[in-house]
Amino acid sequence: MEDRIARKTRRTKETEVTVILSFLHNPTVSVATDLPFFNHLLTAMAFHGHFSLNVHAVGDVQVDPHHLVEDTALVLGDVLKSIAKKSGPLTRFGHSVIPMDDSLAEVVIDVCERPFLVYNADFPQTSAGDFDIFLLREFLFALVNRAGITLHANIRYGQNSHHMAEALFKALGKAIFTAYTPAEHRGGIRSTKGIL
Ligand SMILES: [Mn+2]
Repeated sequence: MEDRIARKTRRTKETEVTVILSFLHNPTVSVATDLPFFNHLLTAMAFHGHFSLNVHAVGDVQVDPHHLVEDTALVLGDVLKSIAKKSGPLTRFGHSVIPMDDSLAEVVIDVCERPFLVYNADFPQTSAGDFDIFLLREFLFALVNRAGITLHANIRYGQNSHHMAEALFKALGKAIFTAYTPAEHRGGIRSTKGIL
């Protein structure tokens, strides 16, 4: 089952990020970054996605939390790419629509080695707590590029940016879980081209 787990550490002068992700049984989630609301989102993602996630990320958040959020996404993307490379054929597509009170978020994923992000989110408040809500686009953009996935994220509506972001990350977790589940019919690559 080594093909269902991956880990990576990335160190720069700005941040140090370690991510361990596994789709093995009995998921456990442990997320520790310098940004409490970011911890909240990543925890919701993995918990509702039903996969194990260990994230340790520290950095120069006093300069701008941008570095830490983006770098965590880069490493998360690398880890997902590593699992996709090691695994046999995956389900490939995953989608989820999740409500949270006033908010509804949709995430659709294609694990296809064609990085592409479509992101529609019109947040009524520019922050959740002291977390800059516009960093979520940077997170998704970095994730998509490193994981090599197409990801469409549509927050259809909402009146509270915290709820909208949280619904987004729950949907992201569930979409990831489905897309990275080994294909039921392991008859080959999930493409009519025969190659991804
Ligand atoms: Mn919350």
